[in-house]
Amino acid sequence: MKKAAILLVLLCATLNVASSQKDGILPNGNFELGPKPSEMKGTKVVNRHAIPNWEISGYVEYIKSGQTQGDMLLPVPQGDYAVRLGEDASIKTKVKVTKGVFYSISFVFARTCAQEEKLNVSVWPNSEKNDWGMLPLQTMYSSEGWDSYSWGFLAEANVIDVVIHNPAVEKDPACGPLIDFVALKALKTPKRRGGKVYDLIFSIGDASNSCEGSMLVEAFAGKITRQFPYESKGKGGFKRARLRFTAISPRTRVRFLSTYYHMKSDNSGSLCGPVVDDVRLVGVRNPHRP
Ligand SMILES: [Ca+2]
Repeated sequence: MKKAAILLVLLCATLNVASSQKDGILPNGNFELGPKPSEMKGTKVVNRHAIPNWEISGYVEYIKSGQTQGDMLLPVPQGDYAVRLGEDASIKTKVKVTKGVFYSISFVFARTCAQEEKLNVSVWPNSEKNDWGMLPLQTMYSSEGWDSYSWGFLAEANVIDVVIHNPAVEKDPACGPLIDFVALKALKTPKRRGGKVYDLIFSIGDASNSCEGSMLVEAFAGKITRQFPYESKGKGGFKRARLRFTAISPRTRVRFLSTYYHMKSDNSGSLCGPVVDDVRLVGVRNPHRP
C-alpha cells in the first residue's frame, strides 16, 4: 500500500512537469506515444487526434524504426517512432509559453524519397504578415541521414499553436520527410535599437568528423555581408570571428551560409560542412575604436 502511494506521488510529479512547458522537448515531441492500431490504415494515421498531444491534417504516417519503403530504410532519428509528413500534411500542438519572450523551436528531420523538400514552420497567434519559416531540406549534413533545424519567433500569447507543414504536392503522397524530437527553448535577447552598432561574434570550426578542406562561411547582418574562411583538417578546432554591423531596424535578421560543398574524407560519401557555434550579439559603445 505504501509502495502504491509513493508511485502515485511520483506519477503526479511527472504529470505536473509535463503540463507546463520548460526548455526542452515538447510533450510527446518525440512521437514515442502513437495511435491505436484502429486509428491507422497501414502506416497512415486516420484520426486527427490519434497521436497524443498533436493534431494532424493530411497524409501523415506513423513510422516505426527499421521500417522500409521498397529498398529504402526509413531512418527514425530518435527512439522507436517518428511521423512522416506527406503531401500537404501538417502536425500541430498547443504549447504554454510566456507572452513577449522569444523562443526557438527545433526539430530533427530525415529526407526520404522526394527531391526538393521544404517545411513551413509557423506559430499562431502571429500579428506579423507572412512571418513563417520556410525551411528548405536540401542537404543532409549528418552521416546518420538526418539533421536538425530550428526557427526563432516571438510569443504573442501565453498559449500558442506550433505548426509544422509540408507544403509540397508530390506525385506520391507518401514521400515526405520524417519529423522527430520537436523541442522549444526560450531565448535571451539583448535590447536592440535601430542605428546602434553591434558586434556579431561567433565561432567557426569543424566537428572532428573527417570533414576536411577550405571552408567559407558567409555571415549576413543588417546591410553587411562578410566571408570568413576556415581551413579544416577534420580533426576538430575552431576560430573566433566578428561581424560589426549597424542595426537598421529594431529587428535584424542574421544569417550564416556555407559557400562550398564538402564531403567526408572517410569514403562514406557523406556531405558535411563547417560548424557555427557560440553566437553572441554585443552592443558596441565606441564604434570608432577598433
Ligand atoms: Ca522518436
